Amino acid sequence: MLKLYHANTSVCSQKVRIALAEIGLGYDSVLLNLQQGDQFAPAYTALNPNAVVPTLIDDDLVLLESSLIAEYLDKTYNDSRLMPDDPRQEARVRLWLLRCLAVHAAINTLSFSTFMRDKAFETKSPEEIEAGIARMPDPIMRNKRRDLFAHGLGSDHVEQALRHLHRAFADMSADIGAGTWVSGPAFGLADIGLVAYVDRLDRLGFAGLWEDDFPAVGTWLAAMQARPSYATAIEAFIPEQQAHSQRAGGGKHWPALQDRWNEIRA
Ligand SMILES: N[C@@H](CCC(=O)N[C@@H](CS)C(=O)NCC(=O)O)C(=O)O
Repeated sequence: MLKLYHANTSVCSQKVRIALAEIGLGYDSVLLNLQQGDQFAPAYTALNPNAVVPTLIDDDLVLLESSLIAEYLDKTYNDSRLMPDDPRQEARVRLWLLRCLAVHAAINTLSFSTFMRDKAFETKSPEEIEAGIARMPDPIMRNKRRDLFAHGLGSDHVEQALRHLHRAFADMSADIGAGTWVSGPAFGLADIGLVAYVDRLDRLGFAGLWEDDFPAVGTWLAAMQARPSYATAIEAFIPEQQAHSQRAGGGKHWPALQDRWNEIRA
């Protein structure tokens, strides 16, 4: 039996749950509370030294990195049906899986410079916030988190994130073309890789990032949200009240974010 260490609203966990649902695989679930610091427990970091979710266990194999886990599941349990046969299209899908790292960094930036920052300030003392950051094993991530908490949307990381997203949305639109999916003519791993990130922006009330310039991204997101896997792998893990507070909490930052976005678009 597969065993998944994951968290309710973590985008990378959502990605793996979508892959599991699309392939039709069951799993033993171990839910971690990231706000309480479950990811730093020694028993967990022995599996995942990065102290992040997800981690998938398949028998004696420990798998890290959400995009690679999705690809492994497709190859091992699904005859690679979510990967195009054509090597050229496969190369494009693999590039998206690699780009997910940068897309994830951008979503992390926009989450922790807005909604997550406000939430941390509301619920924790400065000492508690710093103690949480100090436990992160990666010094670059620690510095980034401190900078986002100090400067919010004024952080330099925000410009980097927006520039990356602008290019990603343009390339997604080109790959969708006249079709429906980023992966090619058929739904596949690039779509699974990207949905949780774009959905997070949507949930934060940031759909203005694509509505005017990249409407194909909005149409693609709606198609992804209509799939049964979205309901079981994403929606079912986000209580209504949390969804509401995410949208309200993110939405109030939209005017300031839009100003920064307009500088990038210009
Ligand atoms: N590249 C990794 C990123 C994993 C990651 O950063 N996960 C986040 C949640 S989406 C996490 O566990 N964060 C823990 C923390 O911020 O302390 C992957 O795709 O699996």
